[in-house]
Amino acid sequence: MIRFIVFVIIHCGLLFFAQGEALCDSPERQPNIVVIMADDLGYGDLSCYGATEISTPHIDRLASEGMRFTSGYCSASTCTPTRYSFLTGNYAFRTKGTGIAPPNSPALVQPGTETIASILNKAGYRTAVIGKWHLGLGEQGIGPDWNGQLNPGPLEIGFDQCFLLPTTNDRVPQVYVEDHQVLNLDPADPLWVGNKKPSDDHPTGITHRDTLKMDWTHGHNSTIHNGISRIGFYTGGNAARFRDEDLADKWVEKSKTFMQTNKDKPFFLFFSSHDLHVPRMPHERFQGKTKLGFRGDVIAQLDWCVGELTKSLEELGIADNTLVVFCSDNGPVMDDGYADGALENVGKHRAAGIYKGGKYSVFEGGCRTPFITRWSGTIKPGVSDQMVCTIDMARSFAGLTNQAVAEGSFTDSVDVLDVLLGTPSAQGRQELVLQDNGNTGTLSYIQRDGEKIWKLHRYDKGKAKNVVVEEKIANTKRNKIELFELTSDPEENNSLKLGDHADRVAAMTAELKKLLP
Ligand code: NG6
Ligand code: CA
Repeated sequence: MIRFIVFVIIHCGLLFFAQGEALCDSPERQPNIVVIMADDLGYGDLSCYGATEISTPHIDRLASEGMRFTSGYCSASTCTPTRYSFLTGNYAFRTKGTGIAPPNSPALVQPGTETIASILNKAGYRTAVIGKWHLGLGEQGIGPDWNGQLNPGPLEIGFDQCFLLPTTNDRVPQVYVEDHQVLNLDPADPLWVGNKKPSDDHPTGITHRDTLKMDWTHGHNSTIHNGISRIGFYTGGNAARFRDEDLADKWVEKSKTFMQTNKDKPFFLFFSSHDLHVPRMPHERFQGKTKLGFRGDVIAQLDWCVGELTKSLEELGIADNTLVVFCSDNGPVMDDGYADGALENVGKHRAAGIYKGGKYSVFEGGCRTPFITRWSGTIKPGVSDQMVCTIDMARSFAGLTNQAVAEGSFTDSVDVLDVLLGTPSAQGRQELVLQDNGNTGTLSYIQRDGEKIWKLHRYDKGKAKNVVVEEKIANTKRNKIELFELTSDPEENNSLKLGDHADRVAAMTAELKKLLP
C-alpha cells in the first residue's frame, strides 16, 4: 500500500480514485506488464544462464538490463499445472483434473475465479493472452464446441482478448482460436476432434508413417497434419489450419498489434510461446541455425521473439514503463515423442545446467528455470538468488496495482514484488511446493533456513517419472520420502539419512499433508 501511495504521489501529484481505478492524466502511469512464458525451457538453455553451445542475445540483453534470478521456479514440471497456478495463484495439486490437459478438455479455471488477468482488469488494464493455452475450453462435462462458441475460456476469467493455440501443438487440432471462435473456420467443413479414429481409412502416424516429415518416437501417432502426426484425431476445418513453422511469427504479429493498440493505457500481455515444446518445427529461416538441431533452432526462434517484443516496446516509447517478466513453464526434455535429433545433437549442452532431472520430475531440473525481470529505469540490473516462483506473480501484480485480494483467492501466491523489482535486502519466498503433473502425490517441498536450503521429495507411488534430460531414467524407483540439502548438494545426489533429520522430516511431511486435498 505504502509503495502504491508513493507511486501515485510521484506520478499523479494527488490521489483521486473512481470505481477502483486511479485517474491520472500524467503520461507516467501504472506500468504495462508483459509476461513471456517459454515452454519446456531449461535452466541451462540460455547463454545468460551459462549455455556455451547456443547464444541467446536478446534474452541475455533482458537479463543484463534487469534482474536475473538463480532461484526462479515454475510451480510444476509440466505445463498445465504451472499455467493453472500462474493464473490462479493456487497450487494446482489442490484441485483435481488440473494435470496435462487432453485435446477436448473443458476449461480448467472456472468463471468467477480471481486470476492474474481479472485482478489487472479491475485495476484498469487491458489484458490479452497470445499463444499456447492448454487450460481447456468450454463447459465442464461438455468441453470445447469447436464449431460454435468456445466458452468459457480466457475471456471469462479476466482476459479482454485472446489469440490461442488451444491445446499444445503435439495435440490436435492445429487451428487458432480468436476470442470465442476458431479463426477462418468454413461452416461447410466443420471441425471434428476426438480420441477415436474417425474411420478405417483415416491416415495416421502408424498407417502413413513413411510420409511423415518428422517421425514419432512414442505416442504422437494419430492424425497427421503438416507431415507431423499428433496426439488425438481430427477431421475438417482445413481452411483454419496453420503451419507449425508459422506459430512464432503469428504470436509476435498479434502481440505487436495488441501493444500498439493499447500503448496509451496500461496493458497486460501474457505472451505464451510454444517454443521449445514438441513438435519442434522452427520457421525455415531458423532451421539449421544452431548446432543443437531443431531443439536449438527453436531456442533461437524464441530469442528472436523476445527481441521483437522488446524492440516493439522501444519503438512505441513504452520500454521504461513496462515490466517484462521472462520465465518457463517447466524444465527441459530431449525426446518428448518425436525424432527431432535433440539428444543426438546435444553435445556438451546441458539443458538443465548443473541440475538433475527435467520435465516431469521434481528434481531441481524440473522446476528451477530461467526467470528474469526488466523494467528499465526502475529495476537496477543485477543477479538475485532470492526464491521466486511463477505462482507469485498473481499477488505481486495485485500489490503493484494496489488491488485488494479477496479471502480465498491467490492462496498460495506470495507478494514478492520488491524482490522482482530488485529492492536490495528484500526477501523472497522461504518455502515452496513443487509438483510434477496433476494430483499425483509426487511433490517436493523447499524450505530455506538460514544458509541451508532443505528439500523434501514425496513419492507416493515410490517411483519418479524421472525423465532426465540427457539420459533416460524414466520410472526410476525412489523412496517415498527423501531429503536433500541444496546449498551443499545442488545436484541432489546425496539423499540424506532421514533418521538424522527426524524432526525436520516430520515437520515438512506434516506441512505437505496439510496442503493436499
Ligand atoms: C505427455 C506427452 C508429451 C507432452 C506432454 C505435455 C506422450 C507420450 N507424451 O503426455 O509429449 O505432450 O504430455 O507437455 O504423449 S506439456 O509441456 O504441455 O506439459
Ligand atoms: Ca511445457
